[in-house]
Amino acid sequence: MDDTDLRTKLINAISNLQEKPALALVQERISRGDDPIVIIGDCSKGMQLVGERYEAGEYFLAGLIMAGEIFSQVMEWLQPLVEQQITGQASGRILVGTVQGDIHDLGKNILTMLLSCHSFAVNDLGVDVAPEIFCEQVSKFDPNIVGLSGLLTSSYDAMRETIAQIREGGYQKPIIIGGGQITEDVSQYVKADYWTIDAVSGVDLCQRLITE
Ligand code: B12
Repeated sequence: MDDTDLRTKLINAISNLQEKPALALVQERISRGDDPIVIIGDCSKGMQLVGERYEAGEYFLAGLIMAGEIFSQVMEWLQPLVEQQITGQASGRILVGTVQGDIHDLGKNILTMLLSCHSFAVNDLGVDVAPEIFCEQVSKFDPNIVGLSGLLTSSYDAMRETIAQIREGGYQKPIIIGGGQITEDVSQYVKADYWTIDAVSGVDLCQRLITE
């Protein structure tokens, strides 16, 4: 099977929630030596399609849960490969977390893993993190950058409130936001300094901000 075929099959298997074929395709790509970051990107595309099918009423909550389970298994295999592949280039302290009311963490965990692989000290507060907890940890950890994750439309108000409280506390350094649905408009609404919908460019951004 050629490269494009395999990639399309994997995206489709995830979007069709076909756990066994999806996992077998991931294993096949791992044994062919495909770049784990590219495999993660393809699985993320599959997740995007699952979201679209959920929105269209074709899938229900169980479909989202199933997709989350498939993705978690994939990350269990790929994380050690990514960790082997990447060597440190920059260092700094980054505070990350998924904002209040939102429990999506697969993307945030990828960001945390990639940042750690690039020698950043990461303090990951987990999911459903209240603005007060972010503020408390900003004081304790004194991060060079704060990263907020959120995938729900309702998370934007939580992001806005979190950023407002962090700024009121006197923190001046960059705050970046990420998550699949983020746009420039959202970034302006929540008053973030930077935004991205992809962890790899998020890491590039953090490296740039640290070295500037
Ligand atoms: C899997 C999934 C779930 C799983 C999550 C499991 C988990 N452990 O995270 C479960 C089942 C828990 C779930 C629940 C719900 N979900 Co959901 N879910 C999804 C789905 C299908 C995939 C998300 C995902 O993991 N993608 C893969 C990862 C790798 O991508 P990512 O998160 O975008 O992260 C990447 C980048 O964005 C970036 N990144 C992420 N964070 C950050 C942060 C920073 C700082 C940076 C730099 C980068 C960065 O890095 C990652 C890698 O590149 C999406 C569809 C979609 N389009 O996103 C819906 C989706 C997000 N869910 C949705 C909904 C509605 C829900 C529920 C409300 C459903 C319900 N009725 O209960 C609940 C909400 C629960 C809550 N309070 O949070 C909607 C949100 C719609 C909206 N506009 O608000 C979506 C968009 C589906 C849809 N199209 O309707 N969900």
